[in-house]
Amino acid sequence: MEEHSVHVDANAMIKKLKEEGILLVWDRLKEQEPQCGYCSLGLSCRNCAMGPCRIDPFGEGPQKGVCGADADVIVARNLARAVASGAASHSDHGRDLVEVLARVGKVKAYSVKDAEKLKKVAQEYGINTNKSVEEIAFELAEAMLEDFGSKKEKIQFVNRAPKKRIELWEKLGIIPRGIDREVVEIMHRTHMGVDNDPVNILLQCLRTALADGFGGSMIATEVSDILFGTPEPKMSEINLATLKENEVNIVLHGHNPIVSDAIVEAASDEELLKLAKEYGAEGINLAGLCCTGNEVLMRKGIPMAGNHLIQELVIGTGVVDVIVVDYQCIMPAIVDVAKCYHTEVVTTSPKAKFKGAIHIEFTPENAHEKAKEVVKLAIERFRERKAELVKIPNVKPNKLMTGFSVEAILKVLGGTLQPLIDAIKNGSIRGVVGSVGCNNPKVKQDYSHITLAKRLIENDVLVVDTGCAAVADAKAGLKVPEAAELAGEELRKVCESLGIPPVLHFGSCVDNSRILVALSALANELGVDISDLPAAGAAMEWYSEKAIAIGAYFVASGLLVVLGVPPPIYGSKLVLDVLTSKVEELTGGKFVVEPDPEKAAEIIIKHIEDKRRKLGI
Ligand code: SF4
Ligand code: WCC
Ligand code: FE2
Repeated sequence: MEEHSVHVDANAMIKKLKEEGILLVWDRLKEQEPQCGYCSLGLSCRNCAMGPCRIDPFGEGPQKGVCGADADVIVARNLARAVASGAASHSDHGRDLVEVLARVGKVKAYSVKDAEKLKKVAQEYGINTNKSVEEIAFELAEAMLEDFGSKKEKIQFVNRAPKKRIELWEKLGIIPRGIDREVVEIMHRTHMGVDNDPVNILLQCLRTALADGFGGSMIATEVSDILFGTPEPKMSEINLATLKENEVNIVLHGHNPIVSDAIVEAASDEELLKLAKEYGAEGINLAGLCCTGNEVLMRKGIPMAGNHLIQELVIGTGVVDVIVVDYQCIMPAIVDVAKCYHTEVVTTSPKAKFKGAIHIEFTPENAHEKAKEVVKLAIERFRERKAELVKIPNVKPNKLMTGFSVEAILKVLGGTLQPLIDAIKNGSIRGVVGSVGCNNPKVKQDYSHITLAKRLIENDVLVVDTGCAAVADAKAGLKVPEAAELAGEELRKVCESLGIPPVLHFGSCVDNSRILVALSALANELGVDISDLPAAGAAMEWYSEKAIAIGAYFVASGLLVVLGVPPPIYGSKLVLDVLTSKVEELTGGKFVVEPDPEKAAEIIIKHIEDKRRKLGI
């Protein structure tokens, strides 16, 4: 059988779980195959009770739904609903953070860790910062909540984009007005008998995606930095061997740093440590998964167990005492896997309960106590481990350097972007690529992320990565300063002189907003638009609706975006043509679908060289 992952630790665990008779994501994928062809092409619609309807892709059967909607309308509407869901997920996560920001000073568990950033962002919102930190935090939270509403003409952070870009969005009528508003408008427009012009629907997709990138996601990033500290470069470790056999292990899974931060604090509580030792553990160990892992890795250097497709496997080590989750990308399957071990799955958000899990609800007010409760539960579960099921893969944890916020990069560069601009201009850095997104069981785990990153750095292209792509690259050893050796000669020199890796960890998926901020700043310094930059994006192993929203705001911002997994748009020639070609005339960006990472690298490098030529550099 072909191995499902490129990693030794993952394959060892898959083998172990298979032997124990546990069904995994790859088995369930197999059971689903062949997957529905209509759905894969985007040609099925169940938006109303006259349906469900399907359009025959071969032109022999029905070409219209019961209401008369054709393939183009159905495909565009389905894509739009995915963008709405993705934008809503990032943004509702952002809103939860804003609600904590509003309570600073009133709750024990949270405070402002980066007052300088608080003031800077408050000033952007036109708030007078001549007052207490708590007052500024409250006013900023109120102002940000207005970005979610429908009374504004433009979300505040849109102003961070280059002037030319904003003018272009105005001309196209896609300036996002309110985060919730754009999502609601998609749900409205895709109801039967509303927007039946596929191009008009696609434009609303771009607007909603921008409400995510320059709205909900950017708010999530900035407020997380304010509350938990703006990341700075630091070393940490990654892979399944970050779990410790002799310690209580708590795995932090999900997205929002609100819960995970409180647990990190509780895990160093003296009394709890004492209790753990009484129960025979040497300590309390934390390890992250997916984006919540990225959040605590970036800011606190908490080790990372793995990315999306590791979530079932991590439990299979038999040493995870509690896996605590909030929301997003948490497979319901982990509850089933946990039942085969002593592991408890703890849910924390009223928005995300799982059948079979223990629910310990966190609020900003009770986070302190609840976090201790979770840690205590883990200590108690430690005693219930089944020795015969314990097996941590026999590998060493990989090292990585993390913590590259835009602020940290500026510091590394000595306070200005000029050294980076000089390096791009003289060609020692040919361009910059954001590698983002998930794992998908349809792709050999991490293969495409890692192959793409390697080819790009070999060709002197600096890679910045987020989310599960970032975890993939780190596991492959691309995020240590010594990885400069794997880069082309010119990029290697730049990395060595700065002491940084050629692949920079920008954070979680909402932190793709950091890429928007960095590219906007670069474009502004150069006096050009984002679409003029030798830059691109890639989501080689994406699975999530959130990744579609990210891809769409990158394209709206003027970037070429390579998708390694085909999106469900092939049922409409028109939609496919707009997104992979015509949109370039509008925004300067476009999607390319290319599952082969070697070819994806070639496409991106050619794109970067074209942009350089046009810039005359
Ligand atoms: Fe069918 Fe139209 Fe209803 Fe969709 S909206 S299910 S195409 S009748
Ligand atoms: Ni973000 Fe994709 Fe990972 Fe989930 S955690 S799997 S959206 S990249
Ligand atoms: Fe179907």
